[in-house]
Amino acid sequence: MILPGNTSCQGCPISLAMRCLDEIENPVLVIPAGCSTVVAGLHPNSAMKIPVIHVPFASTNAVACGLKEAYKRLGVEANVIAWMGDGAADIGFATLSASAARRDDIITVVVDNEAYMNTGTQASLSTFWKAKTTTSPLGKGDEKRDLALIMIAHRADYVATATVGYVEDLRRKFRRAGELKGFRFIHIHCPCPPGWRFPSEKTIEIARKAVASGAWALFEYYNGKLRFSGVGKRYVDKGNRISLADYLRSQGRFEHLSDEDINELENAIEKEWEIIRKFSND
Ligand SMILES: Cc1ncc(C[n+]2csc(CCOP(=O)(O)OP(=O)(O)O)c2C)c(N)n1
Ligand code: SF4
Ligand SMILES: [Mg+2]
Repeated sequence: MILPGNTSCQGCPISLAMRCLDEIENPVLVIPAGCSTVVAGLHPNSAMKIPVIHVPFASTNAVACGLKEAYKRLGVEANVIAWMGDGAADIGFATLSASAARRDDIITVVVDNEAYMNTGTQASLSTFWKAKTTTSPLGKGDEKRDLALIMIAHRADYVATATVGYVEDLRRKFRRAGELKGFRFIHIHCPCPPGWRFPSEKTIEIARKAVASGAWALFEYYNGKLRFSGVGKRYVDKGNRISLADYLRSQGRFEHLSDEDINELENAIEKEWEIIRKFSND
């Protein structure tokens, strides 16, 4: 799906996630501005072996919806994918929400590197609480928004969280989304070496620490049921988790945190788990 020698940074989680797109039959990508645009390549070149349309932020899901309708009328099989960053999910939120409410027959993928990376690491609504970014130099003041739960509240047909740390699980979720119909949403945790300030060979390690510390939950929601998935099942039980400090201390964006800050973050994560557990059927 994606050629080697593309313009992503070393250790880029987005190019890794894009490599998994071969699990989906006849994919067509709709991409707003962001690192994904850069990875896909600059006209007249392209790193992608599949059709891509580049769109303004706020139109992403509307363009994807229109494209899918056009393919249907032409009798062409296509899995149209609105592929965006977390910042694009902020700026295009009204369009995304309307698309989910209409149950557009498309897949939406959010590659969440917890900031507006392509323009220099500005905080988004998905930025982790207390993380340093260029617009939150003392640490972000509010908690990360939970997009997956918001999509479940829209009664989406399929919602999954995934991570580049567990590619087989991510591939399985792409496959399942590609086989289903209706509004499908996949939220992928994407640790970014330059933006989060860790060495580029540690992307997978950091991604796995996020899951093991409970900072990123892995689940799937379909047929009205939420189930924990893959290795994520193990970390529903707090007793199996590594310390949150282990995850946070391996990243420069958290270098300023005190032990008290980490305690506060731990409590916030526990509250988030309580909410997810209430949705769960496991
Ligand atoms: C309407 C509009 N506003 C601002 C920009 C500038 N811009 C380009 S990429 C980007 C950041 C996107 O962040 P995100 O969606 O999280 O993707 P990432 O780069 O992190 O993968 C911004 C603000 C733009 N291209 N268009
Ligand atoms: S800034 Fe991060 S997400 Fe963007 S291309 Fe580089 S590694 Fe990938
Ligand atoms: Mg981003």
